[in-house]
Amino acid sequence: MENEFKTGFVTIIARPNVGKSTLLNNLVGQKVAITTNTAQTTRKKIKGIVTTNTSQIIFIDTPGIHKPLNKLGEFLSSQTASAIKDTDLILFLTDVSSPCMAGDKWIYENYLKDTKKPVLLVFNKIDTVKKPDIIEENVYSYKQMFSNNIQTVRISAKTGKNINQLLEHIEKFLPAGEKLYPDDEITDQNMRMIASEVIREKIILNTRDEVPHSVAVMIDSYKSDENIDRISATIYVSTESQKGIVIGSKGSLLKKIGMEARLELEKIAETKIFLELFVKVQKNWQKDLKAMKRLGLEEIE
Ligand SMILES: Nc1nc2c(ncn2[C@@H]2O[C@H](COP(=O)(O)OP(=O)(O)OP(=O)(O)O)[C@@H](O)[C@H]2O)c(=O)[nH]1
Ligand SMILES: [Mg+2]
Repeated sequence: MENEFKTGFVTIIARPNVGKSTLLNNLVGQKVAITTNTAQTTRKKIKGIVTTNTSQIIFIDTPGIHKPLNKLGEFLSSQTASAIKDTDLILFLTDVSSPCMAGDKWIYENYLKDTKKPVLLVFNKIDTVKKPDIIEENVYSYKQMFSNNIQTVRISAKTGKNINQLLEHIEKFLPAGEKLYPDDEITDQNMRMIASEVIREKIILNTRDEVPHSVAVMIDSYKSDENIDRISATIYVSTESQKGIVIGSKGSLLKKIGMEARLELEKIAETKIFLELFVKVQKNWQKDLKAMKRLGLEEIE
């Protein structure tokens, strides 16, 4: 007898920087979520849709979880909580290069311990650990948290190792059902959203300390002509000095950020891009709900 087609939602949760967005991009085979080495890169839930002959899986990438410290932190947590609510499976992603940490325990206590949803424990970054003993020790420390009562998969989101195995494993948890999206639809992000995120990624990659966490990007206009997309965007920072940093000496850093974003967006949009960037100060926006709303950081359900 033929197996039934499976359809379901899988929410990826983890500490910051474990590789959730890298995994999402690898699963859908294209960049839909930005990734950097700075914690708390992802701010809003992002869907990645994987359709195979046997299933359609809708993955939800979430902001890295940690204790909220300000309004922005509370918003990030709310994104995770709402993503878990309607999911068929929680994919708890961990970094196999270190043992179970306080941050993982916090996630367990707050999101996993009492959930009725099935949880799959996935160990990422296996490409970074060469010693099998270390892997086994670290795996053990996580499994203990679940009293050994948990299914596990080991992957590398970066190299793609065991990604197919992961998909097969996930299918077992999903209900039978019809497709919800056309085969070629891979995300809920449109070019406008992707443009704003790619610009933010290039800022994060080119700055440090407080700056990556103090930046929000708004697309003021996005016009597609026959041979070119014309994008105008404003970068919001929370202090005057950050504005100076992002612009750089004689505008050099802003120019670099703009060029890097444009080159990447041209690949994604498969067209020429004209990109115009402005920088403005919105004082302490991360503590101000109204300002966050204006910057697109609000829950719309
Ligand atoms: N070597 C290696 N690096 C990885 C792997 N997965 C992710 N990374 C790197 O880890 C860093 C964080 O990746 P992200 O995908 O941005 O992590 P995230 O969990 O989405 O982070 P937040 O959105 O900040 O919570 C990036 O520098 C990735 O290139 C992996 O399997 N192997
Ligand atoms: Mg992310």
